[in-house]
Amino acid sequence: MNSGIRKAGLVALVGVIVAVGGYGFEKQEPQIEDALPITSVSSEDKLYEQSTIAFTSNRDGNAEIYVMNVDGSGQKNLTNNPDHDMDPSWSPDGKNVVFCSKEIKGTCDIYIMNSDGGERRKLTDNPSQDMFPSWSPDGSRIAYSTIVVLPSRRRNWEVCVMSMDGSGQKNLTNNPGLDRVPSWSPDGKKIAFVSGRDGNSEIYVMNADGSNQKRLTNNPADDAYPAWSPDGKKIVFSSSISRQRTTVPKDAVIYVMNADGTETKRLTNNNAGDGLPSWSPNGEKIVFCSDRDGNYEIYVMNSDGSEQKRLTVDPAVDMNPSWSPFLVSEK
Ligand SMILES: [Ca+2]
Ligand SMILES: [Ca+2]
Ligand SMILES: [Ca+2]
Ligand SMILES: [Ca+2]
Repeated sequence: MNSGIRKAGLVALVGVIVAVGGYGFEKQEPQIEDALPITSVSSEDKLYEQSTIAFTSNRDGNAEIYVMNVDGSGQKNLTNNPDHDMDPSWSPDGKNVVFCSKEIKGTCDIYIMNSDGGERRKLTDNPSQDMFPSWSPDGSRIAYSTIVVLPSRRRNWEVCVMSMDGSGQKNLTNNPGLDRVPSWSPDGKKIAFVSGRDGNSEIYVMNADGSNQKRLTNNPADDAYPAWSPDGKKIVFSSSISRQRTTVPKDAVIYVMNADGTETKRLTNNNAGDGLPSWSPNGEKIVFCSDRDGNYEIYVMNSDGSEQKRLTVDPAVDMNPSWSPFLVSEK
């Protein structure tokens, strides 16, 4: 690691901590906030006090799962091992995180751990790549993507589902296209996913049992990483026309559309790659990753695209943000 870059990152990180400290001070000395409706203040306060953001970073030498407060403070790692730990997604009660991990000489498998990083349990154990886990809203199942190698040696992605103990693994898509990145609707009845079955990546939706697979986007760009809004009315996703086979292509843009595929609106607009969006539990904000400042960092914006703010400042790759549900403290 270039020590100059590292130092610059640390100095900038200190800046973030100071800014966060300022936020806390302002809250103790309320001024403008006094004039806001009570509901608005309490909604924002709840977001800051009772939710957290998980993400992936390789700042310590290999990919680990991290968590931070929603203002970017308190960044700490939940995993600490030589494997590549990625793609965190929260259980609906916020007590567990499902993620994928690739051993140095192995393939990706799906794991669960407690939200403090304890009790790591392996759910899939096979020679295939299992990635992009998403927990069902009732807590009973986990959808994920797996690579199936066909007799022709062609690789085929499918969206699968399993119980939260890893049993009952079932292929939901059964299609020669590349089906991946499932996201449950908040009512648990549907799963949005990405498929390349019609020539380029589009967002699809299906019933949670795999029936009624339907295309929502239809354009020449690669549309990927759908995430359902907490009220079930919208789906945010990223889109790229460059055909780069990376997680967040340099031209990726974040869009939001109605859950039936109508009224697509652009949320990010710059010369960088913006992708991997995840909604806050109150639906008012979206966390995502972007390389607009030179390397991949985690950003947050209002759900209409306004007020885009950086949360991480580190020369490493910071990606895969996942906003937790509201966490109920047990006292
Ligand atoms: Ca690791
Ligand atoms: Ca497939
Ligand atoms: Ca497309
Ligand atoms: Ca970074």
